[in-house]
Amino acid sequence: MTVLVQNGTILSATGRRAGDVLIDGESIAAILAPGQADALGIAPDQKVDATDKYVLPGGIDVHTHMQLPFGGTEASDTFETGTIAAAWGGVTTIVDFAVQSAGQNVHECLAEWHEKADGNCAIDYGFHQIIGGVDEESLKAMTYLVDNEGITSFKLFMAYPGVFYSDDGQILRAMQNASETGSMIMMHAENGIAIDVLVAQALARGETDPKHHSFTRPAEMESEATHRAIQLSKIAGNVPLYIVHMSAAQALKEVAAAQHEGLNVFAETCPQYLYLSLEEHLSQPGFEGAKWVCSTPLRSHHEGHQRDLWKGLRMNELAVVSTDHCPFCMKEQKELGVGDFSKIPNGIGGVEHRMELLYQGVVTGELTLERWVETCSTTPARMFGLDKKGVIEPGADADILVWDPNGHTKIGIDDKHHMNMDHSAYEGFEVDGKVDTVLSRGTVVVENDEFIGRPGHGRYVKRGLSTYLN
Ligand code: DUC
Ligand code: ZN
Ligand code: ZN
Repeated sequence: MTVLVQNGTILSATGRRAGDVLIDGESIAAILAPGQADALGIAPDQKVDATDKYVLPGGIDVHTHMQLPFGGTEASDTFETGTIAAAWGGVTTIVDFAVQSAGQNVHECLAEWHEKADGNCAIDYGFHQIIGGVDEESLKAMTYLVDNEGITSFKLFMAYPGVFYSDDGQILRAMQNASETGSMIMMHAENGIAIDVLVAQALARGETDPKHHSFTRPAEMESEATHRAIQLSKIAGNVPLYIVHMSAAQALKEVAAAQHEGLNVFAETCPQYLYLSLEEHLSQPGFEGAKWVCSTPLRSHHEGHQRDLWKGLRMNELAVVSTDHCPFCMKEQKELGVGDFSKIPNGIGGVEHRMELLYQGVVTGELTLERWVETCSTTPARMFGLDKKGVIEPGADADILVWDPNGHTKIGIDDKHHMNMDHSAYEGFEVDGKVDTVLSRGTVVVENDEFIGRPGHGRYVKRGLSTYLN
């Protein structure tokens, strides 16, 4: 089966050009100059018209939590609903987190994640492994996963004592292991021990509303933990360290300083930290703010975090935009925290909206088109060893997003929302541009405002080591 995506402007992380993309089976066969296909007598089985549209590598979201058990409930998107929503949003690969908690066997936990995802995903997927209990057995398993399972990145938590938390000694040991295998440590950088003290004190004062989630997780808790993680990574032989879901300007400064020192320190942010705030969202009256309880938290608009995060994206201090997609419905899920903000399951759903929200950054002049492609597709692929993804080049997987810059997207549960959630964190947002057509390994999965893919099309991708450093 051959497909020709024709007459579009092909975008990459480094430029744009008019041309056609020839797909043979699941891979990109050639990039052709306009008119070249006719001149060569190529008669494809299927044509996708991209006139007046951009043709870019499909989005890669390297931070999702489908079906994550958390806070006494489970993230509301299954691998099926979540990957279909991702496809609607122009995403062709996710990397989700398999979870190991203290006392559990890593291999069994990973097998459980494969069982959840296998045969259910509409797009390709990989796994990072959360190590919630660093000990001799899990350290051995880390090495095994790198060598045999295509898992080359491990998330540790400096937050959530008693759940996923690792102390500094455990972090150092895991980092030393990663340093030996060449794998990546991903860090949830918040000082969870100190945060728990602030949470208990707030609740004792009767401060129970959702907004107190942010007040009890101040920016200093993020920047202190980021600093500590960086120092530990240096001691562990300059192991590649990737700070997840960065929301605080002060933490970004720590990353920038480490990068200036030549350390292998990277970071991501998420659309919620670029667009949503403590004042406008988390502080909404009554229990409404629960929709925006996530960690790290939304921060005050007045402190300049959003401005600095956009700047960090331009400067490559932030290399990646992911979503930390972790959806919970208000009904029966977020509601668990009525009267006690600390019991609200942490998470925002956004896997469907990252490409359009970041394209809005292009429209408003925060990013170039190329930087949009780079932060949402090309760098995520390189950072996490997805060797055949994130580029439109001969030999790469034919994961392609055709984007209509003249289109318009309304975000909300009534307008365009396929995530399994009873609300949208971005309700009422209207942005320029629109997902037109999405191809996953050469198969059209979204076109004409219709999902025509199928659960089970998506395959598990064994990842290599990060190539971002090479
Ligand atoms: N943060 C969230 O908001 N949800 C899940 C876990 C996390 O670290
Ligand atoms: Zn986290
Ligand atoms: Zn997360």
